[in-house]
Amino acid sequence: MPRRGAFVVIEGLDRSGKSTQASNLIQRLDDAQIPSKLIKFPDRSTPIGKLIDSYLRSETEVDDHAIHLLFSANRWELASSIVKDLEAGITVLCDRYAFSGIAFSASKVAPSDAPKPVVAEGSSIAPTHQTAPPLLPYSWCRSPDVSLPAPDLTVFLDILPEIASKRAGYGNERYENQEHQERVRELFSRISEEVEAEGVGRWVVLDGGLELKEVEEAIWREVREAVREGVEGELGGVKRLWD
Ligand code: FDM
Ligand code: MG
Repeated sequence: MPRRGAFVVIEGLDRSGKSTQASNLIQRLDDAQIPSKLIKFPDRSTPIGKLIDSYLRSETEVDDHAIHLLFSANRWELASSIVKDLEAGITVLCDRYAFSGIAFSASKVAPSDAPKPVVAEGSSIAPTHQTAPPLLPYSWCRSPDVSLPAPDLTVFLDILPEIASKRAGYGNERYENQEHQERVRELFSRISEEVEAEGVGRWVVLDGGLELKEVEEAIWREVREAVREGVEGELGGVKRLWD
């Protein structure tokens, strides 16, 4: 059985603590002398990434379909180097991946010009954003990432959008608003069910609202196990989404 590095993805809403945890984790892997590499999507350094960056800062408008494909293309740019690294025994840690791609796009709804209905507190009437139809079909959002390297482990840092919105730096970029993030969170939950049903690696939900150190320890336990499985050949060859 092939020995290789583990492919670990960290996912979550904006301000769920992903980037902080990813850099702490890479430090721990370093300290444990486990060869590892940190990557992040979107990778804003490539020509495609620069366009995405400009879109996210609302400096450029791009059709919703086109930007979705660009986010995916931005992953495809790195796909073969990810596989090469894994096969060379390097653990690849990835801050956001295809699951963000699906969740953030499939949660888009047409902007409504209509004034919001007044809903009394405690009312069971659903707010407008839950009934607005999606702009992009879920299955369409999933397709450009088919055949990308599949993670062995996805750690989802779960946080309530309301709590995330109070964290520093929130609200600077496109998508960083509570209504969209609520829908993104629902989509992530649907994706996690599919990941589990289709056996696309392991999906672990951790409470991103806990103390930083607590979250770090929990992530470390999961990652150490994935690394061990890779070293001992239990992971098999690199799988593909959504084989
Ligand atoms: N995002 C990220 C997408 O919409 N699609 C994708 O494929 C990826 C990887 O980009 F709001 C969104 C998620 C987030 C924004 O991400 C920028 P960072 O992690 O905040 O840089
Ligand atoms: Mg962000």
